[in-house]
Amino acid sequence: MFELMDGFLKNDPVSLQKDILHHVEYTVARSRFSFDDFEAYQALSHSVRDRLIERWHDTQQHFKKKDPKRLYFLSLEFLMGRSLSNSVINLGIKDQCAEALSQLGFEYEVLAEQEGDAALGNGGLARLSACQMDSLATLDFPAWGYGLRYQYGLFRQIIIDGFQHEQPDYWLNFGNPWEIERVHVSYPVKFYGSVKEEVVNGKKCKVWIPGETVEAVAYDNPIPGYGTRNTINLRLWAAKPSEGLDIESYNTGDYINAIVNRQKAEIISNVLYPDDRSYQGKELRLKQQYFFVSASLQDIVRRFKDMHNNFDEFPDKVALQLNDTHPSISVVELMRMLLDEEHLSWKRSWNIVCKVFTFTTHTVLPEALEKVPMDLFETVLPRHLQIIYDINFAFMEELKNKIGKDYVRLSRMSIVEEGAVKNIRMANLSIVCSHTVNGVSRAHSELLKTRVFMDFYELWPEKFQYKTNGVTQRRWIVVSNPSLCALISKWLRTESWIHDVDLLTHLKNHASNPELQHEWKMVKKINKMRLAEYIETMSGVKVSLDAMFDVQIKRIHEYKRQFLNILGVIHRYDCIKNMEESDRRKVVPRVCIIGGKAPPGYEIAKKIIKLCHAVAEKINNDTDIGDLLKLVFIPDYNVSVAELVIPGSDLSQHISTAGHEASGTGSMKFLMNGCLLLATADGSTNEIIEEIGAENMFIFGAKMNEVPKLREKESTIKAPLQFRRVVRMVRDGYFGFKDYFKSLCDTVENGKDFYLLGSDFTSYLEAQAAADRAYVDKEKWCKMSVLSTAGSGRFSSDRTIEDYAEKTWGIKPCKLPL
Ligand code: 26Y
Repeated sequence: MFELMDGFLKNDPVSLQKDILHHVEYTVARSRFSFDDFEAYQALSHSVRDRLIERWHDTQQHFKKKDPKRLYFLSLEFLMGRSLSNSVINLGIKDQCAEALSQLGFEYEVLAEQEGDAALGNGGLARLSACQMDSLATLDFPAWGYGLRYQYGLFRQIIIDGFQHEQPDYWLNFGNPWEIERVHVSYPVKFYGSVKEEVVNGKKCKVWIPGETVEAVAYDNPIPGYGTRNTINLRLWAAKPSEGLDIESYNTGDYINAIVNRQKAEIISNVLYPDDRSYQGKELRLKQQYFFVSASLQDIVRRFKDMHNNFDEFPDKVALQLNDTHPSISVVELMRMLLDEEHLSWKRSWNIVCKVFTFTTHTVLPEALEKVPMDLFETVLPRHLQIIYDINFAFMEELKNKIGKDYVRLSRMSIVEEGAVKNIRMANLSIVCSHTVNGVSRAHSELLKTRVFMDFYELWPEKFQYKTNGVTQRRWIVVSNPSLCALISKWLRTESWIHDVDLLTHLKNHASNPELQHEWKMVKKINKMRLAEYIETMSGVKVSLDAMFDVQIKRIHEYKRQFLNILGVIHRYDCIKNMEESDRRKVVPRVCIIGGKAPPGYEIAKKIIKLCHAVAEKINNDTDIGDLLKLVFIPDYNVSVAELVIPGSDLSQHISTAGHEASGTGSMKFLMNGCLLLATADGSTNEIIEEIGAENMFIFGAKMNEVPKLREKESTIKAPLQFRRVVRMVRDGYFGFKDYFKSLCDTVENGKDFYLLGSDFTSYLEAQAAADRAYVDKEKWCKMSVLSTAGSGRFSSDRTIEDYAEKTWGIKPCKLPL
């Protein structure tokens, strides 16, 4: 059937073409003489998948033979985006695929666009997981990811009359060629019921009699590394009804209802929770968390037991990474498995648990830390609640021995929060049971030590680490910006930077070279053209390529201050309107681009989206302004939209109130693509400043240590006149919807400006003016742009993952021989 080379599928265009035609006929079931772009995409994907599977098998066999310590990355969210474009790059077969297709009359780029995004996550945390999977594979680490196979990913955003509406993302509608359903890899997951005490082998044991069982079925997604044959696995679980018969319902003759009830099991993996305020304490959320954790741990323990019979070796073979608190019930589940199923003593079990877990937190706000009401826990997971009590009791005793009877501090640190409603604090549980805890930038980690987890830091300073996030240059340069990729390789005379990203620093030597600058500007222009076309298709607005493309794309949130951006645009509009003709000629034309989803239950965030549309309507239709200023909102922002927008941007904004963005990773993607940053000294930006120098960025606003004082003074200090003026324009209905925008304006006036838009406004405008001045000097701007890319190496997820591997997980590469 397929032509084999040394036991492997061949990658030359002729062999690829044969494979594609084979899949057209036998997988897609279309005639090889007549198939369309989508069918060609399917057949191409299956041909690529075959190659992934070969490597996947070899890698898994190799891991099994070598039996190294493995990392299991537990995350409830993965934002993988498209797989085809990434796979052909990592396999090194893009050109061959393109040639094979062109002879069949298809264009590779067109087919790649056929694929929808796998959007099984909300934002930064979820895309970080995806970048880290790419680095784990590329660096040959023996790692697996575990998550949930949601049927509905993150909602699709549609805009009607400027308002956000949410639509379900039924991403599996057209099939998913990248996953492999493992019907034989399934585990029962139990819920509800009660706990009894029994005597087993003369020992008293707790026995959980569950009330409901749901089956978890594995779907494997191969993740190829770049420049290696190593291909790791992302195993996602789907809920299916359990095989066990509900005899009673069947006997009572209620056959139809019995089936309908069984089918309800599938609800568990139906839908991703949006990062919202309304999710707290929801039963389905807890069930999702436990479902995914229980199936993953059964799988991990089974794999361990295949090779080992002494659980004391477990920490030498297994590292379990908690991606935020979302999977933290796994510490309790592992305890339960060791105690109740493996019948290990408490001491031995606890010793094992404490050596395997590591915990990364992605938030700054104490109120964003997950809590689960205790009575909900008791209903859904009664045995787990008992274990949590036991863990907490032991912890409190240990703590009392160390700090005495400081009850205020004891109650702050307790895993159980007392009060009218008792809660389980998932973060405290994770810290107590993990051997390392880390934040996602240096500044964030300092905040954890001095504020959020101060008590724990005092107790266990050795547990705390910091790991600055990173993003993968494979996806964010090679896949999304092929022209820049070619340019970099040409000037560095090597492609090695794709896996050794520190080499990018050599670009500095050429930053002022006119020849490089000419090519650099051409690349930017091509990418701006692509973006301009997209903007026109999506919003009908025609934009000038001479204008500076100024972009803010990320989830909409008050602390990220898109409102500040829009108020800045209004100010710019107002200034231009009031200018003499002679001054207008000096204005640097701008296209301001905003994109992002508001959490469905977050009213103010939704109003910010509407305001953006209302202001855009006014400005874009003002013929007096023309190309001097445009404002566009890009709907349904997701990974593949980011791949298009980032390379085409000149300037990008990361303007959160200092002390609120744990890290931020969007900035790193822009940096890699030579876009200049206009940013506050928040999260990872502090480290970007160190790397490329404040002189190559536009930094503004209050510093982290100034924010608390400014907040105290906020109610007594008047905001600057310019700020009051633009807010007044919104308030007075200059952009319409006067009543609707009232509550939005209230968030920044009358002493309630919590995110300090008013006090940062003047320095924001100064930074914007500095960006305008720099843009006029094309050589200077281009040099800053080259230096941004040159300094981006430190923000590769390869660096982050190497650091985790060495200092947190204790794992080593396990490379498949070529
Ligand atoms: C549903 C709920 C529990 C929930 C779901 C998702 C809560 C939070 C989240 C996501 C949080 C998140 O994305 N945090 C971001 O993580 C990035 C990666 O570390 C950081 O760069 C970014 O600053 C942080 O906001």
